[in-house]
Amino acid sequence: MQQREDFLLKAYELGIIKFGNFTLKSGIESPFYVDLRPLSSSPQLLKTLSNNLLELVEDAPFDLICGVPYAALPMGTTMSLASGVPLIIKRKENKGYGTKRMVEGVYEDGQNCLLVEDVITSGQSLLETIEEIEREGLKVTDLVVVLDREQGGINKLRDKGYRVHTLFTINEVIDILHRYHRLSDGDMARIKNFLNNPPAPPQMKRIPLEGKKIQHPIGKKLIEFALKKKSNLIASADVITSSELLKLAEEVGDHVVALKLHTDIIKDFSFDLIDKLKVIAKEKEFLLFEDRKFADIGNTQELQFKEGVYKIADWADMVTAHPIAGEESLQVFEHVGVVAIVEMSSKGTLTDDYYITKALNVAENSSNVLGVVAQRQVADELLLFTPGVNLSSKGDTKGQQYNTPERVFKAYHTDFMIVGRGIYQSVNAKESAIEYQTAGWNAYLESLN
Ligand code: 5BU
Repeated sequence: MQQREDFLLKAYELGIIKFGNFTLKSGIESPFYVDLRPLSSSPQLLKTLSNNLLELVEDAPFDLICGVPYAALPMGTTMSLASGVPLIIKRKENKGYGTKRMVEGVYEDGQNCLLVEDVITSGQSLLETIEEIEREGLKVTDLVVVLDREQGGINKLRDKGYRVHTLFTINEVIDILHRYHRLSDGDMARIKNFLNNPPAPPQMKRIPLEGKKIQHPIGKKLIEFALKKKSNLIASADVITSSELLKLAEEVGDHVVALKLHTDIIKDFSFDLIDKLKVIAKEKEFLLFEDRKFADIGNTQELQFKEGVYKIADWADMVTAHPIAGEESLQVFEHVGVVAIVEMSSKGTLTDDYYITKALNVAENSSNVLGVVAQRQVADELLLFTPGVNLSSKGDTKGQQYNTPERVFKAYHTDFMIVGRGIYQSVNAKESAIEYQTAGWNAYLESLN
């Protein structure tokens, strides 16, 4: 007992737990904050901790040790050194090249892996980690955790049949620190109250269109149209003749904020078509959005944008571009709003979490970019566009995956949904456009509450 208390007091000096007001990842305001990473700064404490953890799992069967990144990585390593049990490393993200493994190291199917974690809260992220380890053919029966925040995580894992061994509970930590005068009576009462009556995480509020701080003039225009027409619908006009395109524009024009085009699929493309589209767009108040998906170095993109057959720069209000070539490559798109593609809707897309994070960074730093295409919620400073929306289909035979308008507005907080075949392949495009417009706008309004 004394040894554990000793360890805790020394660890406290390193700053593993702080008291005050902290906003947690979930949005909850917490009176304390736990971060076990500073433990690595004291090799002696790390050793003591690892020995304590090994004692806890003395009777557990395991052939491998895996520390969950990042805080538990050094703990797992130290336990491996002390026990002679080999370590494996679980990646946080797939590195996207070379071997595609999520787990690195030498291991065989069916081996039992002990998971080491610093803190358990709801247990959700540990469950996800277990799933990933099991997917590699390994078995998990036991987990060892330094601190249980006592928020249901242990039970969640036990219900699924996993044994969880914990060194401290948060209540024990608070009691010990109080007993040794590291914590005042008042602070202790405040923390105990928080632990006994944990607040619910605040719902992530979505910012209404009129509250969005969008600098780009085209972004402002889109928002203006949306509010005026009560529509967050963009129709994707993937038809292949000028006459079909013009007919569609006439039919859906009143109900959309933009018409998305793939001009390179139009058999009889001409600038006369563009002139006519511009007249309809002006009259019906929508923007022309060329879904060109530029993905080259800046110089080539500039030529593709300004020259060639389509002279996109002369008429498009908005274009799509992949941020894959980096920030500077996007600077060539002057006088249009760029929608950066950070995540695709199709099955097996290579836009994994790692790519998305980096692509969002590029998008946020580019002044030409007014928004992004993604299948998830993104930062409020960007407008979010979501394709892959259909009311009656779950996908096609070529990898497209569909969501409902309800889902993209409520779960992703998207600002604009993009609908192609759901509208242009329907018997009555105008009626379908109205149906999508209404479903989308209602879902958007409901998502504000
Ligand atoms: P659909 O008929 O609703 O499946 O058409 C969707 C349109 O959106 C089509 O023009 C695609 O090129 C476009 N799209 C997409 O579906 N998914 C993506 O991730 C991106 C664009 Br980016």
